[in-house]
Amino acid sequence: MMDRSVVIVKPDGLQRGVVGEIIHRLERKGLRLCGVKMIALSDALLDEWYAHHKDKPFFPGLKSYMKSYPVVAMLWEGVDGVATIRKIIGVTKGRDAEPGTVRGDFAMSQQYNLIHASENAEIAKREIELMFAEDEIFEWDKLDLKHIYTDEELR
Ligand code: FUP
Repeated sequence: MMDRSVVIVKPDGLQRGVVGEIIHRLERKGLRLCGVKMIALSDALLDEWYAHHKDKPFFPGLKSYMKSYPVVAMLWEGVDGVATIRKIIGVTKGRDAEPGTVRGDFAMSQQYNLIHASENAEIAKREIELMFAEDEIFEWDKLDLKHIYTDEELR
């Protein structure tokens, strides 16, 4: 089933110059870009976004890091898109992440790990509502889908 993941190139990703690299990896995989914008994250958004981390000792540092520079927020879609993109980004701590993943190839830190992607379909739904207005989400015919998936996979 097609699903959508919110991908964020975090402040360190912007500074490290990997915005294009990340878009390139997701694009060439066959995923469909449904939305993209640069945004300065607010306290209110971050409190909701990371609500499950709000009592953790790293939360204040995580929040100030996420506010230190703008981020690039994107919406990507594919069959099992959420799970596929989690594989592409790698595990949270950069130095543990498998080579070949975004974090595995470009990150060393647990906090400065370049990229966010929705963890599962339920969280993705919440993140899409938090991050994108309706008119920032685009439906467009990706004409090569029939070469990326079989008819059954697209059903
Ligand atoms: P992930 O889903 O891989 O982005 O990771 P989590 O949702 O577990 O954590 C969100 C962010 O909090 C991570 F990207 C980095 C930061 N974090 C820390 O800084 N320290 C920790 O111990 C755990 C997470």
